[in-house]
Amino acid sequence: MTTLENPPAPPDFDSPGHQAKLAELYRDFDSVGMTPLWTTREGLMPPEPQPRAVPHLWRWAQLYPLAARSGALVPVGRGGERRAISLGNPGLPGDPYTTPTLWAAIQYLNPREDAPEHRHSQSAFRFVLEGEGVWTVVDGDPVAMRRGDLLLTPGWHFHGHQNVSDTPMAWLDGLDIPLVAETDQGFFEFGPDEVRTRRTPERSNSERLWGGPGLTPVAALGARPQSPLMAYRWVHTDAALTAQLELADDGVAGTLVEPGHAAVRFTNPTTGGDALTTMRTEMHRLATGTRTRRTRTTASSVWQVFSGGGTVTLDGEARTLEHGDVVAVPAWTEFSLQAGDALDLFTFSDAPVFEKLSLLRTEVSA
Ligand code: 1HN
Repeated sequence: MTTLENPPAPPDFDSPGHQAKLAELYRDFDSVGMTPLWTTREGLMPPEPQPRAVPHLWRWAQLYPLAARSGALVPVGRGGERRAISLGNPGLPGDPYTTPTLWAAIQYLNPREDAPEHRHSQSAFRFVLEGEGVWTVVDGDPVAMRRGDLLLTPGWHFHGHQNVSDTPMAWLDGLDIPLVAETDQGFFEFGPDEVRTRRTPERSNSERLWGGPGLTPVAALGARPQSPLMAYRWVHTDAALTAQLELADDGVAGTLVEPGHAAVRFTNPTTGGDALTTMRTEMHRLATGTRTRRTRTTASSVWQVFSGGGTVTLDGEARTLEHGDVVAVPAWTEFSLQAGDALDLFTFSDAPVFEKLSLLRTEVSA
């Protein structure tokens, strides 16, 4: 009889009989879909994030000509919906994902070409590196797209694009497609085949209603999760960044992220929070020669050089940056920037998601 004074002899773990029974147990686990934690814990719970996505840089000088070739060869229409070509992370083979949560793409519209209306739960934005002539029609409101502008299409808003000009136009699309796909949150609906208005106003209705600094329409008070302002214009972004650097030069404290580094976040005027619920969007300006601190964060991000040039260093590896280049920064990758001449960059990340879940961690070193 087993008693406290008389415990059973421990099994002989190394005996052939024991090993055979163990192998049988693992086979039987497997046949009903059971996985023991003791063989998987290290991969499931590493001491710190170990992204499969890798740091990666795409050259605009390669992206743009390839997008233009698809403009000559591939029509835009119902079904495919968009001539958008995503930038897939080499660490995530088989998926057109830039990071595990973010989708970045180059979209290209020929002169006089339309992309039909649809809506989806995925949120989207367009950032315009160069060019103009396209209006994106968001729930019937035509929004001009021009150099340096950020245009929003929050989730479940109908949107179509039309190029009313005689020149092609290409831009950067950002969407939360991987996040929505991998968590089974996606819905999609076609809209009218023809974009519902041909109007090309200078300012969209959303800008007329929400585009006054600090002015909220009393008829529309109250927090909304997504920004009701669909366009953030370069003239305002540029002026804000210029003012931050000038004020710092004048000795005003608290205007810069760090010496020589100005930045603005595109925010929802009804909350002061991020303009979109799933993606943070910002514009950064580094004064000539500025080197940023090295940071790493559990948010993954994508950066596009808007103007100027310099260097990005990702986990110790430096790469030069030129006009239009796109950089993927996976979670927990050590990241810093150095401006050659002045450097302006647009960036988006999944930070709002992980901030809301109290998972976001950021470390800043020297
Ligand atoms: C979409 O609606 C756009 O509206 C771009 O420009 C890319 C990729 C997948 C699904 C929908 C756009 C997209 C997309």
